[in-house]
Amino acid sequence: VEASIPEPQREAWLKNQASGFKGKDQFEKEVVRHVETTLARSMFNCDETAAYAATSLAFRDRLVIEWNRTQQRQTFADSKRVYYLSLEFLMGRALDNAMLNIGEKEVAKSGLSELGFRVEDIIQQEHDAALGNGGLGRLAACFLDSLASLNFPAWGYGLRYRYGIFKQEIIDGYQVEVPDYWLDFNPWEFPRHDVTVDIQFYGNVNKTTDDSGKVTAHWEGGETVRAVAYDVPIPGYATPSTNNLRLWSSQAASGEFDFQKFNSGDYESSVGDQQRAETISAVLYPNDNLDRGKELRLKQQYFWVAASLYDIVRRFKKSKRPWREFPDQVAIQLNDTHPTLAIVELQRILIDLEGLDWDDAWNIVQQTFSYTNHTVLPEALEKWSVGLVQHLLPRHLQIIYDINLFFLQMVERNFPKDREMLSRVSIIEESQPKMVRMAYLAIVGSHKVNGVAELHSDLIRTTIFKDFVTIFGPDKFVNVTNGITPRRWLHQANPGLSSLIASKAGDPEHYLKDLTLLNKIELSVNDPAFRKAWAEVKLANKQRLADYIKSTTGIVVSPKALFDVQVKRIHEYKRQQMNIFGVIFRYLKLKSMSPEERKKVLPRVSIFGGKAAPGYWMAKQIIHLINSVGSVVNNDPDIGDALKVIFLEDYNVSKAEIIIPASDISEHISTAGTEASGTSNMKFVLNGGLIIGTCDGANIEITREIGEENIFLFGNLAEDVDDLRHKNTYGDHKIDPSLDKVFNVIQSGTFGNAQDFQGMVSAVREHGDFYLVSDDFHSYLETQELVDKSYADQELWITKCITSVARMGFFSSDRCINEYAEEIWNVEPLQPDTNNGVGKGE
Ligand code: RUG
Repeated sequence: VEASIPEPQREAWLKNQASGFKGKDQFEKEVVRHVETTLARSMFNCDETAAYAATSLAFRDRLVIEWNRTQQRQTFADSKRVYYLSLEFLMGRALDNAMLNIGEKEVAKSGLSELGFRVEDIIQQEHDAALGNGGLGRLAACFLDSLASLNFPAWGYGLRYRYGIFKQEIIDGYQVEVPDYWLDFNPWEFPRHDVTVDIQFYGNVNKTTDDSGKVTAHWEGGETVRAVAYDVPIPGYATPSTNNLRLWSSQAASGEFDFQKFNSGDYESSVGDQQRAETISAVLYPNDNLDRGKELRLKQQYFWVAASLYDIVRRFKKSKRPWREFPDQVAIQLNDTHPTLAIVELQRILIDLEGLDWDDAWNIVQQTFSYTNHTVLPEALEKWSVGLVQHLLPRHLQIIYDINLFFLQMVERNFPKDREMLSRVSIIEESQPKMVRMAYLAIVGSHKVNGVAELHSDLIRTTIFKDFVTIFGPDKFVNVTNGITPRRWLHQANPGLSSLIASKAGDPEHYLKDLTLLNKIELSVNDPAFRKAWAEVKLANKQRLADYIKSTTGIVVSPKALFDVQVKRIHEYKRQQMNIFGVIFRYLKLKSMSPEERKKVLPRVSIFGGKAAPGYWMAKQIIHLINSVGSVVNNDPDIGDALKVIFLEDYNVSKAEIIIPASDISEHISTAGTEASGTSNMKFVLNGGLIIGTCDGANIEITREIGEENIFLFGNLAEDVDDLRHKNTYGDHKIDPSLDKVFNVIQSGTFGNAQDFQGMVSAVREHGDFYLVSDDFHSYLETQELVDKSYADQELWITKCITSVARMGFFSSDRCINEYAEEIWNVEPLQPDTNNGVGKGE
């Protein structure tokens, strides 16, 4: 490519290469240039919004240059790439992350200060990119950070929702959903109007036979929608490698709108096609761990995977390699079952469009894909009705049936004695209506399947996917315990702690890339100066949160109190209801004390945050109860500072960055066996907070790493859950006496209309207590008492915190990505200094 450009022109290009700012003076110059030219403002009307815009544009210019070079380098090297397909990327803010990853935050700080701004205020101007619900989407974002930081050639593919997860407002104690229109000003995306793919829906299939007798299927007719690419640069930390996140936006394939209809006066329907097409990428479905089976959701899934695969295949075809080399060049990770149609789509491309034999094509497909399972909850395991798939994607349904037929034939051959196995493992569930089981399709079409924490991976091997382990052998099923990026979740969120750690573990550029270096701080666990500084950092973080609580709720909390935090999606299995029942129990206990006794009690602030899916009635009741308890407790003059209950509205990534570093104890208290991994548990411990939790998900591995003396575990074990549920439904279900007391108080109307909370109470008392709240309540309360006692001994508490942080190195998403690369993708990093960046881009 380089050789094809004539020498003089090449020289002119190279001489004028863009470089972006270097140093403070150039940074300021770039900011002022963007204010004056890009934004058409001046020093007289540059407010913080404009300063944010100009700063972002200056940083974006820097990013783009490395981004182009990285893409050129990757094209030139022509090595294997990873494609991470995720319907959710919960990115949060980009500017602070770009400053830190590029290593220019100090430059920005002093430059902005000279121009009259505080960098912290400018960062706050950015709207979160909230294209996800919770842990699954945030994991995808952490993975992108690690992939770039470790120099892996990797692209993310997702949807560019016009509305991300809704904004939550709390009005009179109830959740109210408000649309999140985040695209007003988004300097971090690049529309690629030249990169489009037309995606087909509906229609019918015709088959033709050629002279040799070969049958080819043709998918014809139907409706076409255009996918337009929007690219987002993903900077690696302390490396020039900058990867690409490609998000697809939908628009009408026929252009703006129907002129014929418009001209004939049919104004309304003239824009109908356009609006219908745009609807596909309009909103993120707000469900976490819940499958709803809506047609638009299936449309979103196909639209996104078809556009992404077209793109991946187009890139591969440029290399002119034979098809059998496709899996040597391409690894596609399916983040949950949402992109499973990609398996069918690739098979379709290979057999219908490229003319490969079924078996050759299927081999390629299986070697290319791998699938991550994130849940064992039955309500979250995706199924689509056969009728809906037939209607929307007629050719895909035929291919699914063929995949199933060949698979079941193989099962029958290998397990002739187990006839029932066929119906158990069939991709088609013979129910009314018939359903396509997406997880089974994902397993059959992939070469590896992974769970996200050890317990979870064991559970999927022994329960929901047991038969598949028998069929394919145990090696197909692996565990990759989740991780988090220490760049955002330590260095960015908690700069005070990060620099204190750096004073012992070496400079951030080292320890943030090899998080096991954290173990060096354990040597200083008894160093008085280090311990003092540690306590000061925590207090400052708590003060920062206390200020935030005051400014958003008006409630004053003391940073000296124990901060007890539970922030995550509201879900019965995560058991925020158990937490608030525990808070009520504490309140009753305080009320029964004399004022003198109460003064001796360690004050506690119970902090909650999280969104409920709009249609999840019970989760909304939980939010309402928390707020109702808060308004009683916080206004009770007997209680004062001894207990405060706070619900922080609209929990999101940027709020997590303020809340997590301020926690003393955080709650990860799901019913054992229900939380696949959890990742906020890792974030809290990494930020010097302890956790109270059940033996579930990654809590177990956290315990193994940090030592059981440093974590507050309680409750029944996963292996006992089935028996307990059986006993609760069919046997003698005795409610824990303390919980009974709490229920009686709720029902007496102390926290408002008892009827409002009846569902939560009767779920435990009358409906079998599926989440085992009563079974675990006693042990929960006892363990909370232990927390109080331990916190009272501050010296021991600080020792626990320092020791825990020192031992958290395992939970870096870098470790996690290296495991995927080695065990699943078979892909190598591409070091940025391996060539001079010659190539054509993309
Ligand atoms: O609920 C799980 C979390 O336990 C896990 O940490 C996270 C990332 O692996 O994924 C969450 N998840 C699972 N979100 N949606 C699902 C099911 O679709």
